[in-house]
Amino acid sequence: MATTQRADKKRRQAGRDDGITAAGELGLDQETLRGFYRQMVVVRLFEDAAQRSFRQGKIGGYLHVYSGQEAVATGFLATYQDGDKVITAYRDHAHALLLGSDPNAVMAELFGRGTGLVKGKGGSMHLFDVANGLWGGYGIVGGHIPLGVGMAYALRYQQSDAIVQLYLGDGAIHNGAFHEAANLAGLWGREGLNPTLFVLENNQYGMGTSIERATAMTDLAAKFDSYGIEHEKVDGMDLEAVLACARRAVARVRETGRPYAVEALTYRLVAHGAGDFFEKYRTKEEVRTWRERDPIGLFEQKLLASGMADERALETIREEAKQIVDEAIRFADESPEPALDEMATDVYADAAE
Ligand SMILES: Cc1ncc(C[n+]2csc(CCOP(=O)(O)OP(=O)(O)O)c2C)c(N)n1
Ligand SMILES: [Mg+2]
Repeated sequence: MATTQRADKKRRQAGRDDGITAAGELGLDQETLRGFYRQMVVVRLFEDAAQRSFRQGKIGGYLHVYSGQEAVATGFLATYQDGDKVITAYRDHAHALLLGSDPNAVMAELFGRGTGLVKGKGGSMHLFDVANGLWGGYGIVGGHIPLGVGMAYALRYQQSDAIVQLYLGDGAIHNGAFHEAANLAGLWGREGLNPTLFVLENNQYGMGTSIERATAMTDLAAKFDSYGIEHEKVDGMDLEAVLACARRAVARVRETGRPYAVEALTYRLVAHGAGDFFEKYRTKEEVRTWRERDPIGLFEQKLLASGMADERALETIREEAKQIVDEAIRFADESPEPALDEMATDVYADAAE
């Protein structure tokens, strides 16, 4: 497993620092492109398995999967460099896996086991893996946004050239925490002290509330104007478009120390949470239409059309991904519950520290 993660990391890093490139002209080699396909398929199969396990009663608490949005995190995290920090809300499994967290440990965390990424004490919404750049995993909508902006300030204060990738949903942007934090990001950014890349994952719903029912001003990227933060939109279902946009945006934030926002237009192809069975707020027809733009299906078509992979190569990758996920389920199933004497460990700060 460690070997495949290292290979993934190398592949992710292979695509960076090449300057400004448009979608379709990324100049990525076959191995890199297939690597991205593999990452997206691992995430999708992982989420399918997690949702099944939740519905079998093996996962407690709550669980939100990322299916449909894979191209967004895959594209943006391809630009990750050591030292960067990534912070997101509760739909966080993909971010952890793409940053290189061990799938076994992530699944065990969802199962609440002692071998989990945070020893079974966080669960699905609170993944944390500092060694790989993931600073959480937060369940309070919008609550992580001030933390991310503060981390970006700290990075420049420490004279680092690292950046923060801060993921937020279309629902979170109406939260007061967003507006206060964005105001400070814009202000500090004037001095080059806020390298925050806001990645607004617009999947068009906050639970069962569509954007139109949540705000009178539905151009979400434009909300960043109020705080002097420049922005653009990208097709979040098209991995190559996301990659091209991510490279530009990340390079800009890293160089200037100023915040920047990208609104990725995407769609959640599954229920809001694994415990939700009825989707009264949207039509089956709407979901069917979006399925035709499934980011994995679109990327498959591109790989086949460009000759970068044939059906057999894709099938092999899918089979490998299935093995990784099967192994994660087996590992989580067989892992022990957290030990009782671990209950207070890492929960309270040591007053002496
Ligand atoms: C402060 C707060 N209010 C309400 C909730 C309940 N809640 C959970 S998810 C959610 C919707 C958030 O939507 P969005 O930011 O678009 O994220 P998505 O689920 O689409 O990824 C809400 C309102 C919460 N967790 N925290
Ligand atoms: Mg949303």
